[in-house]
Amino acid sequence: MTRRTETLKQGTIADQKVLRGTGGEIHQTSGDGVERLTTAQGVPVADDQNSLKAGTRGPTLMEDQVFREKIFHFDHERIPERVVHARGFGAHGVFETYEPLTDITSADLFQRKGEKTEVFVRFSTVAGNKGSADVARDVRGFAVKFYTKEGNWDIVGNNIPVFFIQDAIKFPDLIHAAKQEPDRGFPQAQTAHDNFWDFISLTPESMNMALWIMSDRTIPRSFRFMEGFGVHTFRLVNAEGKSTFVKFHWKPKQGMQSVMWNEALKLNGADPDFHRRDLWNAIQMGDYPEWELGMQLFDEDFAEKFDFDVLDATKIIPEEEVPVRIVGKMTLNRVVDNFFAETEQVAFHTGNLVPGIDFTNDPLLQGRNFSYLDTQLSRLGSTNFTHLPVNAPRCPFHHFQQDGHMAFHNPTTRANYEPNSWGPETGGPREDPKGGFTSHPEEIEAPKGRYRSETFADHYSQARQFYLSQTDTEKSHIADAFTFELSKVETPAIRARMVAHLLNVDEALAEKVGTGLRLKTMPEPAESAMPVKDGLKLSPKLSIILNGPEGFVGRKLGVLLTDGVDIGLVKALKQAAEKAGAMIEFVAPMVGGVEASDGTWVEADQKVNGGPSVLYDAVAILASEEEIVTLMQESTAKDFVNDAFAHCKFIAYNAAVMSLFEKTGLASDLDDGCIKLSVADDAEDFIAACAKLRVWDREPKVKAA
Ligand code: HDE
Repeated sequence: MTRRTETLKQGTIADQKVLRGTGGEIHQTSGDGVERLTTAQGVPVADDQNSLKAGTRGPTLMEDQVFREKIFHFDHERIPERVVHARGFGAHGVFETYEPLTDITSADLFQRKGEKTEVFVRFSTVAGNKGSADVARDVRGFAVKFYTKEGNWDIVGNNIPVFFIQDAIKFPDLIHAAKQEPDRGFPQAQTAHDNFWDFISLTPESMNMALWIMSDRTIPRSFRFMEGFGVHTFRLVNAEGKSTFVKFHWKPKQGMQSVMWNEALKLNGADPDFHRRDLWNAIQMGDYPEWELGMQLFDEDFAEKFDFDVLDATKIIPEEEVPVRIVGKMTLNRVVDNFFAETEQVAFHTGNLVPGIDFTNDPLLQGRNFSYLDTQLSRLGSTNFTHLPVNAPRCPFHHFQQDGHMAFHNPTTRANYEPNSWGPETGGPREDPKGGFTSHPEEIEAPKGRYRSETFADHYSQARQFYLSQTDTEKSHIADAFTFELSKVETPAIRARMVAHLLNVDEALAEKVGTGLRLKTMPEPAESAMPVKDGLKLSPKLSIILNGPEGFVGRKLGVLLTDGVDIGLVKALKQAAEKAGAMIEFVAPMVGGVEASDGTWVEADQKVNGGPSVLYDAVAILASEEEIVTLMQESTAKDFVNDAFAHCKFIAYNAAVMSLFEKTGLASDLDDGCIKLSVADDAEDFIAACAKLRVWDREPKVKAA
């Protein structure tokens, strides 16, 4: 048992009641190895249940310093949440370099094959407040801090490789428009409202991103199953000073996967913590998620010839044009010890670079370099946030910064400035002109002005390329998402303005959304600064479905059971799922479990009304002839089946379950994705089929066109 749990146990009211008022017993407990409760000043506390009063029913006394200190601290527990990316979840891990990259960068972490660098990762949603639901339709933050031997390097990325705007000066407008409307304070954690689409429809540069956010990328099934991107073009610089442009990619070894929109809506009710619970559980079970770090490397020549400006963060470089070179692997292998200390207090910053890595002039990146440091001051309250363990470098650090709120590292030598003439003993650190960070000496001579480069002017061609590169299923999800979001927009002119932009992306898409909204007349296409390029090559790497997992590994099977269930089938399913590297959970009418055919007790993980099928990647319903009526009476059991079918999941069942299917109306609709288990051997076939994750052919049959 850890020290922390001991303390918690000691802290229970029951224990305290036993202890109350008997000083001798406190010493006894302390002698048992349990720590004494103290104030923050270290003074032992005798009674933590009752404040100091004048008489048994009298007023509380102001002098009660124990009470005063406790409430004082409690009153100030909250710090401002992040203005964006407020809801996040962090984990620790390690990054391993596959091969030395000395020819392209002098960054220490890329110098040696097999080099291991500790990392901290924080995933987040953007728009929602800290207490919002995990599966909101939103971009996911994917921020990684590398604790390298030459200082901290942060890739503060997202799960989408492009962004809404080209210049940082528009960021406050974008975020104001996306978050709750200021007069009413809602809607929370969603972009389906007038202000957001008003802004987007007036900002043509956001069209590529608009397509990405209406794709299933914004409703990932798990943090573990999404890609990450550094978004901007950065520079790598080698020991000779040669610079190479780079775009960073994180590729999930688990394959990509998203949920369906109707599923997301239900998930947010069933488990608002769906993503964080998933990551926490996977790491705690030893199923460590892994991402490979990839780099798209290119030089000035490529940048000159490329159709788009590599400094424009609303554009990608398709992987088919510049392949992603895999250079290392990140494994998340440790959950946080304390959410506040680590996940809340971690401070990322695009300016956290190490020698060998540098910025480019991307105007969005340049703005971010100012913003992150600035925001930490109001959020963490002191310039000394780098003293917090999660932010502190893990390599030696020496500087002359001092004092300020909450300074933990204070100079102990005489010199707190340089140059100084004190010797090495007391003179403190010195610069390292050779090994220290130097900026790439890019030549710049230009007139000062508020410019937008003409090379940033094509707002539709890559949006079209993205859309056309999707599978038919994904295309229909994009059209549905636009239709859903714009249906929540109350102002018809905004809906029409958005459809006018879609006409420049793809006519069929615009028609579909226009019809879905029941526009009486289609608008004219939006004015475009440039003709839309039609000839961009398709990029299959942009599809989620085409880049899914190779098996059912890391996924979750939910099995709804009744008393009297055939134990052979239950065991076979468990064995097959575990063999495939998947997790399995049992759902039953009561959480205590069920008694199987042979008297074996099968413990349940969920009671049926708390374990809906949206929590699982595939489901099985195994029941006895006698007990199937229990499920037929229970509306949440019927929802379990209906939702699994509507969400195109693979469904296994045994013969007795047909009467439940008849009751729910599914009996005549069963398809290849509904697999009957008659004998134990069928379980392996079912799990093998689940590797496809969803029965997409079913989708047109479960929704109106
Ligand atoms: Fe951020 N962003 N951002 N952002 N961002 C913040 O920093 C900002 C942008 C991203 O888990 C803030 O510490 C500006 C792009 C992530 O702690 C703030 C601009 C990308 C996180 C800020 C952008 C990101 C943030 C809020 C436009 C993807 C969460 C709290 C120029 C490449 C990090 C904080 C975490 C957080 C500013 C655009 C990613 C205010 C001004 C593009 C993952 O500083």
